[in-house]
Amino acid sequence: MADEKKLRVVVIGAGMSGILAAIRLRDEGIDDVTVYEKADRVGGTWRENTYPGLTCDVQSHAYTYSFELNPDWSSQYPDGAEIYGYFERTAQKYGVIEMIRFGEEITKLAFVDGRWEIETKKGTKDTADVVIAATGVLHHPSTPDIPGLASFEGASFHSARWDHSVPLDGARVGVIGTGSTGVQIVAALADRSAVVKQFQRTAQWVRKGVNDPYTPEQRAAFREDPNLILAIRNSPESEANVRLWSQAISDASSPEMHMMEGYIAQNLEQNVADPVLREKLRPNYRAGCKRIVISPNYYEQVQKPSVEIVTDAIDRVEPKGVRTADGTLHELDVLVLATGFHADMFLRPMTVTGRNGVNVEAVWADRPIAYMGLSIPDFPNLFMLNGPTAPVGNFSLIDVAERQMDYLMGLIDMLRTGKAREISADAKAMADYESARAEAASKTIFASGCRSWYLGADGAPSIWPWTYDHFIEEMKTPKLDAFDVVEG
Ligand code: N01
Repeated sequence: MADEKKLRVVVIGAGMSGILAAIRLRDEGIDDVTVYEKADRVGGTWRENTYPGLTCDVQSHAYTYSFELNPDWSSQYPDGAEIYGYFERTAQKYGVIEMIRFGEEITKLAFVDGRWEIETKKGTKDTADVVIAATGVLHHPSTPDIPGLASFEGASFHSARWDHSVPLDGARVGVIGTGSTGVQIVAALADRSAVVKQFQRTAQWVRKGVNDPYTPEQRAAFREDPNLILAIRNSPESEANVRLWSQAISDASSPEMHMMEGYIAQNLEQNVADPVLREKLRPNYRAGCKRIVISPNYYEQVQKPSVEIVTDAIDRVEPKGVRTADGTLHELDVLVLATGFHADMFLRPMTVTGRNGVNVEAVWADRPIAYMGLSIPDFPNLFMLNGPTAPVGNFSLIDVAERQMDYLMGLIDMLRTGKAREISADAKAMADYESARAEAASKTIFASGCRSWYLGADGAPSIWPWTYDHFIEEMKTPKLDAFDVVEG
């Protein structure tokens, strides 16, 4: 169209949502797009995490772009390398690789005279009409502040910085942490390492996920007829599960939540035979409060002779191993820190300055906020995928990002067609959203009394508190009165 403005868009990050953004923008005819990626490969979390046992806790056919179904998934929960391969192949197939500037970490964004000025660590300067931050949710490792950690003589690393030169077979391995990561690592090492000691500060609710491989015949059938894949993605059973789960977590007192808790608890009762071990593994908070861990075999694996669940608190790390509060020295060759991530980063550590020089750190002093998880008042034409308060609780982040991208295309189209020059969340809409969100969050299962990465520094849940249906409804089309629109 002749009177369309030719927009230049910068996408930050070439992980799952950055690849998606680049593909969607180009599909919509926006071809002046650059993706800045600080690493030398695509893949985000799937590039950074390579630990043994890595898989996704969302089933493969649901953790797949809607426009790039994958008949070749080897199983319901394939390993991380296979998932990484899917993203790399998709980025290549859709020409995203050519749009990426690798090895370029953006350090500064400033909104000046209606455009975003961009600077990278290497000193590259660029400008854009629109910036889409696809910087990931769990990307910055959190390393525990345990006395003596640096004195350990063996190998020690965070789970997202795995050192593959370190031998594990026959080794004595300590794993600090019992989140999804620690559980996957311990389950994988139980058959390989001589000793696996898992240091458990808090027990986890673990749901059994059946990981059936797809047979060659099934994969051939998927290739032949993609409707078979759609039938898995959109089966009434899977939709009912998402609906039930999201209704349950949004209301901690609901019958749905009590039903889900009963169902999840069965795994522990039915699959851990030793009553002493069962009590060690029994959480003292409600299921769903932390993100549920999904594993096909964790309980089976921790009952193997190589594995010990250590529940005494860690006192310190010494050159030879971990000393617990009861005085025991747990001698180790390898110490893995499966201690999670800083979940409040989003645009951080970039310096981001919006309209009138307002710094995002001033806006985010209490907690990161964004209207619908994607726009901040006075930061025009800067949008986030899977940003603060997006629904990240046990749902497919691909589905979340695709719906957000649909929504954003509605806003970006206004910029392209000249209906608007600057769009950002309206300050009142932001405040109303945040107060309704906080009120709803106080009723969720996340607020029922536990420590988790869903909570902000003030201890209140900082994620989407409503149902997934509500999110789907909101993402259908932007409500323009919630935006501060500067006309073109
Ligand atoms: O991290 P976590 P994660 N001393 O924050 C413990 C996603 N994920 O990497 O519970 C002792 O859940 C901490 O103890 P506590 C998934 O969304 C996805 O495991 O706070 N322990 C906890 O046990 C998941 O929810 C997949 O008491 C310390 C653990 O470390 C999210 O990533 C695969 C400690 C941290 O658990 C994060 O999972 C894996 C200390 N000082 C993960 N500090 C996929 O599907 C922390 N801990 C791709």
